[in-house]
Amino acid sequence: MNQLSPLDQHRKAYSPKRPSALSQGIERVRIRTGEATESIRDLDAIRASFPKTYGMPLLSFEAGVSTGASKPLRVGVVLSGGQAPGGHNVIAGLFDSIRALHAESALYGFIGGPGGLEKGQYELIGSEKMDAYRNTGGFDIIGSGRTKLETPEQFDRCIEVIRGLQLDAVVIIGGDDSNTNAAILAEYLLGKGLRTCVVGIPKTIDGDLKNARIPTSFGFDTAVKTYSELIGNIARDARSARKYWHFIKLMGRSASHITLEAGLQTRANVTLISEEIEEKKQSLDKVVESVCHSVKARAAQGRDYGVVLVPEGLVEFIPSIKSLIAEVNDLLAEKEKEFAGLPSTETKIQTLAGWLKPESALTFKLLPGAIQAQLLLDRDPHGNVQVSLIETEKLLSEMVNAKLKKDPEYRGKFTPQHHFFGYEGRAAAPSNFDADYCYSLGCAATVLIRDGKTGYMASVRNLSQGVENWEAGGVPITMLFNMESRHGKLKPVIQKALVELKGPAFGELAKHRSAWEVEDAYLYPGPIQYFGPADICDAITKTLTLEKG
Ligand code: FBP
Repeated sequence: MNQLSPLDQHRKAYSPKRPSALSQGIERVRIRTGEATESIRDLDAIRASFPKTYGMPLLSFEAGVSTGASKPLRVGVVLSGGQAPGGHNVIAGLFDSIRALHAESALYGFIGGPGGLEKGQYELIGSEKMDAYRNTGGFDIIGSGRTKLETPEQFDRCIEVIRGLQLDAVVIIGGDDSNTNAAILAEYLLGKGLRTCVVGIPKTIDGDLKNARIPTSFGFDTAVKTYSELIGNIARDARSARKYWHFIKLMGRSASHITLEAGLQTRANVTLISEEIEEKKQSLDKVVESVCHSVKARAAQGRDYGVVLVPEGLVEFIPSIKSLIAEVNDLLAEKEKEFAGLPSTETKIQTLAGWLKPESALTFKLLPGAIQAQLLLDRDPHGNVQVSLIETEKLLSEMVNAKLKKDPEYRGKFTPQHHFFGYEGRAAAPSNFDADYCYSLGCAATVLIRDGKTGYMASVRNLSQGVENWEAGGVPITMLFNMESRHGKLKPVIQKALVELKGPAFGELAKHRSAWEVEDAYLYPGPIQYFGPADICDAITKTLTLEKG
């Protein structure tokens, strides 16, 4: 463990706020059982895949009288996927609350993500270690990983580890794919007659794991505030120097929530939203045209500078590129060995171009060579293209430049700069919101485990109403499921929550963007504040405010 910075030392003493139902003693929390649930679609197929956990009721927590002495709990915890600020506080909430139930409760951290659970690599988390990580960013307390647990053999190996440690529960802190696997593991364990609970925690900076009962995933708040600070700084630099157009790609491999929130927080000149581009079936050329529109309008006012926000997953939403990627994914899965044996990137590009259907082959041909090569890079373990490796910001600025050069009316000077913000925010020290939210999620998980609830995701909602009024509970994970094609096969998975074009957050952008694309309407949000007035330190995102949390 590194030495603590002065900020970390102060933050170590921060005591996360909790909803009132969770702050009067975990043993006093009473679970109220709500309505039975259905998955969002494909009900029959999901019911058939989850005969034991489908349709379970919603659960909400309220303060009650003590339920009496509890037995010690033995809990394992896994951090899965990309870092998100606040992960350490989920673990702190779990740690404190299982020990509050019984002093001999034990928390085992599986090392390096789901792979640690499969291989039985773990460590018993003690007070000293836990204290060193309270309210800190990153996932380094036990590390994370992207191993996909899906085969019966993998689950059987997990069962051996679970049996060996006599675990009452496994808590999986992850995004949509990891929580999908949590639900599958819960069903599998029940099928094998094991009473070990599996509880999921909604994590991802991308903000795309949410539904009516889960207002946001943790980490989104801190990450997007970090990016907005940087974007604001860049906008101010652009306005001062008056010579660069900044193309800023922002993480969010499918949904554009981060870009939308950053656009609202900084009032960048152009905020591209992938979901809108897909809905309007815009071609790449049309997207380029929309950026040129702002560049030209600003140049006409003597402003040869500006800021364009580009969502990381953009290319997957442009219909022609989306079908190209889907075809490439299937081909790479089908002809994996043959493809891997090809000697060079050049040969791979040529061979693939020959395999593609004519329409996709044409789209592929029109892309710059660097982007063609980036489309062929390894998929992640869930079969997704690694969009963080595709330089969409450069693709766009090159195409904008080419278009402007051909425009006889354009007399401005276009000099682009490129940025990609993702890793800068994923391991930042959690904002007060994420520190409080995560700690509460950890405590909520303990209540579910205490009462033997499996296949649930811990939930805390009503987030726009002040922490004491937050409402904690549990949401059956199958409620978020639908059937989707993965590696060419239909599988039950959690549906990603994309930006809703009829929702209030996008509505706010749509209302103002024609003014923002021409004027210098920038806002400079500045760094996250941890000490000071509550309206700054505890501020929630614009998305949550507009969606009412
Ligand atoms: P999760 O879905 O695991 O939360 O991760 C999301 C993300 O941060 C994306 O925004 C990004 O595309 C991806 O991780 C990058 O992952 P890696 O750490 O493998 O580079």
